[in-house]
Amino acid sequence: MFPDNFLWGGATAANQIEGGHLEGGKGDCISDHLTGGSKDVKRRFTPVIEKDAFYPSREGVDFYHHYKEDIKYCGEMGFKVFRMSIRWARIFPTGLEERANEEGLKFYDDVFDECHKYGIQPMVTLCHFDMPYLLFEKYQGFTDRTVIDCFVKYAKTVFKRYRHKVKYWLTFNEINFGCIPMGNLEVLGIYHPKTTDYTQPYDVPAQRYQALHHVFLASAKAVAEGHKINPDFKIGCMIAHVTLYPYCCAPEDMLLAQEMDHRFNDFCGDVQVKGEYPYYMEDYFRQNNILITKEPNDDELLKKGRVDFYSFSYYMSNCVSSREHLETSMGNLLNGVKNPYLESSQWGWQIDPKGLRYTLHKLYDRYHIPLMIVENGLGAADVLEKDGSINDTYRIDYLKKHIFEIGQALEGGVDVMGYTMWSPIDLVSSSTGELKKRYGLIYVDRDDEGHGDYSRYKKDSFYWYKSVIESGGIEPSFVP
Ligand code: BGP
Repeated sequence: MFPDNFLWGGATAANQIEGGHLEGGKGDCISDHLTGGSKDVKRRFTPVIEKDAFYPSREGVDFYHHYKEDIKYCGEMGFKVFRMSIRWARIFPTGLEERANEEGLKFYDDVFDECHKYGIQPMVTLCHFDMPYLLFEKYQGFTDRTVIDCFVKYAKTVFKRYRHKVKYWLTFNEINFGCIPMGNLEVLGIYHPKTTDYTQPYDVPAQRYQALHHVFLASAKAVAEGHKINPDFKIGCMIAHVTLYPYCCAPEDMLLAQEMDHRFNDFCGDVQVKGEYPYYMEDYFRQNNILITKEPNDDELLKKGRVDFYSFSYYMSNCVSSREHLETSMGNLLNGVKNPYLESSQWGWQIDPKGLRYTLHKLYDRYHIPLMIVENGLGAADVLEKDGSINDTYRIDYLKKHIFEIGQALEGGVDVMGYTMWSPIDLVSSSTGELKKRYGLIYVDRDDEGHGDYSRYKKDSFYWYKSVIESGGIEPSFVP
């Protein structure tokens, strides 16, 4: 059921694993200014670094010094692909330099060489919530068109440098995060002076959608340039797909679910796959007095920069209801109404493997291009036993059920090119900034109080995933 060339693997992001802050000529990034938090304590964005605060992105899980060991483990599991991101500020420390930082380029050369040693293809996200700090400070990120050129300069530099080492690229991680206020900072590089709580930022929708337009252009230009540099490149979009169900069969709920689906899940993919703004957003902009300023050839650029494949993250589904006072559920981006038929993770994310099959069909029907699930996994508070084992059967159960549904979608005729679970290795959580919320198949000895020496331990899920890959998706006890 899974084709022989299926891209099995795992996904990471530099700001969550790398560390090596300011080493090798790296500049300051937006994520380096986010404090640690937890399920109950919100992360904060502090333009001025506070002496007593902890900034987890500066340390990650020290992949910068452990990459050989980590990639070796991925090789041992039989990975065909390793998704990672390049830190823009390692290549252009402020984003404004004319010449790239050779030490930064060399670091990724070494990482990619290490991947190829084990027959692993790197899949590289150009920007995973990680803009150079100066571009935010000087321009409010993509609010200013100047930043499009900064991004394209960076993209061309890495495309040229790694044209023989990297075939698969993604432009912006979870670009549709820019459709909601929370995405102001991480996707667009906007932090309004009136914001007091980073998780509920002061939001100017007209500015946000204008900046998102500039991100679309940056992505499209990068795709077009990439294809010139190497016509064999496969460059994809990356959407956070939070699958939405109407809470009940009331027509009002159906309409609301459709409207929210369009605005959050569909809009960015439509632009990046089809190369034009969809009709329903034109209407939304009209009704909300949002006027996107376009330069004469913007529309043509969007057409020229269409992506080769559609990738997305899938962790959960949510319900939407036109009625108030219903119990809510948590999510990485969107909170929704609780679905009585689903269980939730320790962090309140609703677990819905069948929703993944539904989503794959929906997306293939919409786009008719290859799909790839580039994030899917379970954050849990794992326990390292005295004998060094980690018995994460709950993670195996989560992954197994989702992989089963991918198999079902493949059988149903959907073109799925690969699956990179989140994440081969424990890393800093993006929403809560903590290490306690572990996703890895490999445990990292480090906690949120700074204890631990970054030693790596294989979890039970490590051996299980290895057997899944070895058996081409049908490991022996594979009954969900
Ligand atoms: C996605 C991000 C990832 C990752 C994941 C899990 O939204 O692309 O960077 O972190 O969610 O979320 P979290 O780390 O908040 O649990």
